[in-house]
Amino acid sequence: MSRPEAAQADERTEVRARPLTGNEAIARGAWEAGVKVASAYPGTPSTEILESLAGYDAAEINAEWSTNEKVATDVAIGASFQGVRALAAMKHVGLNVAADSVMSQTYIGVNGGLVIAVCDDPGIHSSQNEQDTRLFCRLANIPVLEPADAQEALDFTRLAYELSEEFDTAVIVRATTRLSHTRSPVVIGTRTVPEDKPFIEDPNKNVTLPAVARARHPLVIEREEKLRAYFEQSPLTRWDRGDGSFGIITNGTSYPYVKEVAPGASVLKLAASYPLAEKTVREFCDSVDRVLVVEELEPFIEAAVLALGIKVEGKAFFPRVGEFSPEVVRAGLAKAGLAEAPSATHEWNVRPIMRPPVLCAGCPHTGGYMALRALDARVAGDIGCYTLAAVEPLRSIDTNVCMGASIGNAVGMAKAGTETKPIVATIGDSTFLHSGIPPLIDAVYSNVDITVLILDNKITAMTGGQDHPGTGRNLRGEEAHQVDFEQICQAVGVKWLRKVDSYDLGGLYQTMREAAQYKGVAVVISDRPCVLDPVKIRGPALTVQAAGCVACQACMNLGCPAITWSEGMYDGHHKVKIDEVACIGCTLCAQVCPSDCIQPVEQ
Ligand SMILES: Cc1ncc(C[n+]2csc(CCOP(=O)(O)OP(=O)(O)O)c2C)c(N)n1
Repeated sequence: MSRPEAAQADERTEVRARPLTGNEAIARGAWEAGVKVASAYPGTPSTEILESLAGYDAAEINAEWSTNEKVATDVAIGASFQGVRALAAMKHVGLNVAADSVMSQTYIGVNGGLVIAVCDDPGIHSSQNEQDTRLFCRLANIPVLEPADAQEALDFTRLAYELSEEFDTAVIVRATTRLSHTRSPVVIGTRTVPEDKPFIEDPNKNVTLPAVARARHPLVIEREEKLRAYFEQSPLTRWDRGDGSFGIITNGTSYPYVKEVAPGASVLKLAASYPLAEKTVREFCDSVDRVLVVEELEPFIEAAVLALGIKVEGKAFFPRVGEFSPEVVRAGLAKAGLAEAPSATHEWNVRPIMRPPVLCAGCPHTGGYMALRALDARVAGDIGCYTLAAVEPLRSIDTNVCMGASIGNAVGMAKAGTETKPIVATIGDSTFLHSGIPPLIDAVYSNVDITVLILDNKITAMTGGQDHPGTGRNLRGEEAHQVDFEQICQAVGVKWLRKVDSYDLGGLYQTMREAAQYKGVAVVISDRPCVLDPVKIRGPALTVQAAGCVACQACMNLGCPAITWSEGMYDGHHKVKIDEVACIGCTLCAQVCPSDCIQPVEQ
């Protein structure tokens, strides 16, 4: 939501519906609940929650990127300690990073209401796994609210603050990609800010010493039972009475699919998979002849209901992987003999042609990976746009685990002592600040022979171009302190350090070669802004002089989407052609062209 829109919303007197995405609705719900501090690290599909909050008045809400999800959570916990309502937002794997804080905070409880918005990614549209956050909620004994649409995203988030303060717990609001990014009409409300509470001066609550934690663990279990009782009564738990022959227990975005495919069925829609409203579930199951659970990812509700000794079916018919859709639900119900099998001509049988993702034309990461290819290095990759260098034609990354893993992985590769190739870790600027610094300290401390290539494109490109402490700007686009990567490296003890222009292929190769020969930790920083950054560097576009092109394809190895074959023939051959609109003039292709036939377009 833009700033003027947010302002307009404050002035409204009558109830109005407006189209919001799930993420905008979560942000709106937090704002309406009077949240004063919000922090996050970007990650698809959660990123827009904080971006949306930046559209509200800075005097009302302090919304800021944190360096990673643990820091974001700690910031929110700190605000809660101080008695104000706080929000932390992240994608599902971000919760792994925040886990240490969350697992201890759950024993402490809250002062100001604390909500953690976590967006799961069933189907792995843009993630490294599709873990189910509900399992984490169970592990942490934190209630999870699972909205099915944008209206519920707003309402549940708002309510989550009431629950948080009433039951002395953080609350997780769990969205999924489909909800986070789908727009639907939402009736919005106004902002109500509860009175700030004084800090609770109680070490027996706030300080997780063993004796304190021991005393508080039983309270966490009691809290679970109180919350369960709440969900038994809650109007959020929705029972659509229908045909008694079978019933469906479902949650979140599976609910609209179930309603579309089986409109007459009895449906129990749980607002919270955890804690499970056991009595209600029992009553529902007694009211129908057969019960199916329709839930994306893990058989979480199914296992909990089976543990009650109630016969239910679920994953025998519905996949445990991937994103659901009405078609998936229809296919599952058909398998269970409860719906017509989808016809062969049904839409879901239409498969789009696969189009592999590629780095942008002029992407500053390309040169570094060309150099690594030439070096024939063993490369531990990391997460960012540059992970695309794992596929042809750049194909120069050998491993990729999760954010910040590259440097630690390279340390382990070196320690294994079996590698004959130079060992290199590649990591983006945002990822380096997120979780790359401790492993760099580890590398220097362990004195291993590795090279770390920091790909500084001065933005968090992968998730849409968010600022971070290396960009010198904050979430609202204002100036902020800019960390210096060279100083950080020097401070942790790196002795061999070079900065190279990402568009200087020869320089990159030479530098990487020297770095690989260095005994100890060498750091190379490749330096150019992302081409999609507003301050992108754009030179004149390049063009191929067809007469000189020998069609050797050296330029094509860059994988640049601006480079194609000519439609027409020259001297009986197709020649290379550069799309002058897509080209940003990085000159990498001109640098690799052996016949010198790629030249800037005459202005
Ligand atoms: C724990 C975790 N948080 C967030 C993400 C989402 N994410 C993937 S890569 C990335 C950062 C990319 O920025 P950078 O390292 O600078 O590389 P760039 O995309 O700019 O090349 C983010 C935020 C994630 N995959 N895992």
